[in-house]
Amino acid sequence: MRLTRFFLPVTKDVPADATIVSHQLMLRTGMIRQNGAGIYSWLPLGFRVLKKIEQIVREEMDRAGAIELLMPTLQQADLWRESGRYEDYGQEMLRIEDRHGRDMLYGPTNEEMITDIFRTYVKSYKALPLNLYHQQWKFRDEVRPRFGIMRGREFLMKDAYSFDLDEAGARVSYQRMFAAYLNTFERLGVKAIPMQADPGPIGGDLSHEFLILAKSGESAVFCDREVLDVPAPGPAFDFSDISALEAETDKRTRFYAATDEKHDPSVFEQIPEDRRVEARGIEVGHIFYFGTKYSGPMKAEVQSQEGQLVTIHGGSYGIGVSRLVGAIIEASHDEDGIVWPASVSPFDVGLISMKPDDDAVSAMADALYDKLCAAGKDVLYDDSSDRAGAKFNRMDLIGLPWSITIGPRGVKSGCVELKHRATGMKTELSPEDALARILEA
Ligand code: P5A
Repeated sequence: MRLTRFFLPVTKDVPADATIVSHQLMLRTGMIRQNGAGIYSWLPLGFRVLKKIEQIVREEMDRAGAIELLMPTLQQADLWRESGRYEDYGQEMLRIEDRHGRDMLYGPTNEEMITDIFRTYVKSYKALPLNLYHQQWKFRDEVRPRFGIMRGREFLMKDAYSFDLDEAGARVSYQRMFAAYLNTFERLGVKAIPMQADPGPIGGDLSHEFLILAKSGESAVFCDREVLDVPAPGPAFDFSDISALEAETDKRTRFYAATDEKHDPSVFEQIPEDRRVEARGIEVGHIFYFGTKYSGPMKAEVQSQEGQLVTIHGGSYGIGVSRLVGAIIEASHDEDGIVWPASVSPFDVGLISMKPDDDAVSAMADALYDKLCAAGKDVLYDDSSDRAGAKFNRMDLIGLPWSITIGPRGVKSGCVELKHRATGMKTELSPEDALARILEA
C-alpha cells in the first residue's frame, strides 16, 4: 500500500478526555474516530488490526473444536423474557421498539439467542458436546464509557457457547476454552492471566477472567508471581485429551490469582512476600460455567442414551476483540509510539523512500516493494514528499515491526537501512539481505 494512496489521518490533536496512552495513540495514528459517547468508527489502520485479532481468535476457536456462525445484533425481547433477564439487565440494555410496537434490543450478549437456536435443532445426546461461537458487535449502555474503545458502548466480542449433557462434560468444555484462551493470547503477543472472577449478570458458579497487567487497568489484581511463568499449552496441544485439559487448568489455578471482587487477603498473605504481585489489569476475556441457568427456563433438552429428557449444561466464553486492540497497545508501546507484536501489526513492513522525486531512489524502492509484496508481506510504502524527520516519526508512531529506508546515499552504495522497531536496532545491508532478514523473522 502506497501511503499517498492510503487513508492514514495521523494527527497531533488529542482531546483532553483521552487520558490513557492507548486511547491517545489510537487517535494520533488515525486508527479510530469517535462518533458518539462510546461509539467509534474503525479507520483503515485500526480496522486492519481488528481483523488480524479476529482471525487469530477464529483460528484458535476452530482448533479447540468450536464452530463459527453469526447471529444478529438485534434481538427480540421475548427471548429474554423467557430467561428472566429482560427486566434484570437494567439500564445497560439498549431497548428499541420496532414499527409494529414489538420490543427489541441491541444484544449485549447472546446466551438466550443461542439457547433458542440449540433447542430448535438439537434433540439428541449424539450431537453433544457442541460449542458454537460468533464474533459480533454488542451494545451495552455503560454508565461511564471511557478509555476509547477499551470501555465502549458498542464493541466487538467473540462469544462462544458450550452445550453438554451433564456437569462433568460441561467442565471439560470449560477447560477446553480455558486452554484455547491461553494459546489465543500467546499468539496475540500478550500475557493474559486467568483469575477467579465474579460471574455478575451472566451467572453461574465457576468463572475466570483473563487479565493483561497494565498500569491503566480498571481492575485491581492480586496474584502469585509464579503464575506469570507458566507457558501456554502451544499449537500441538491435543484438545481431545481430557486429562491434559485438566492438567493445563490446574497448572494455573493452583496458584493464587484473583481480581479485587474475589480477593481474599488472608490467603494472599500466605504466599511468600517476594512472590506477591499487586497490580492492575485489563480484562480481555471472561469465561463462565452456568449449568442450567438458561437451558432450564428455556427448556433446552435432549434425549439421553437411556431415552430420558435431560436439560443441558451450558457455559459461555467471551473475548473482548475490540478492547484487545487498546489492551495490546497498553502492553506494548514506548515514548515514540506503538510497538506492534508482529502477529497483529497493521502492516508487516514500512518502506520509506527518502526522495520519491529521484528516479534512482524510486526505482530501488519500487523494486524492493514488489519483492516484499511477492513474498506475501503487507507493506506500507511511504512515497510521500514529507520531510525525513516527519517520515521517521510517523513510522515509529504507527509501530510496524520493521522499517526499511532507501535514500540517494544508499542508491550509490547499494545499501538500505533496516530498523527493528522493538529494539531500535538499525543495520545497513543490501536490499536482498534486508528482505531475507524480514522473511526469516
Ligand atoms: C461471555 C460470552 C459475557 O458477556 N456472554 C457471552 C459472556 N461476558 S463479559 O465478561 O460480560 O464480556 C466478555 C468480554 O467482552 C469485553 N467487554 C467489553 N469490551 C469493550 N467495551 C465494553 N464495554 C466491554 N464489556 C465487555 C471484555 O473483554 C469481556 O471480558
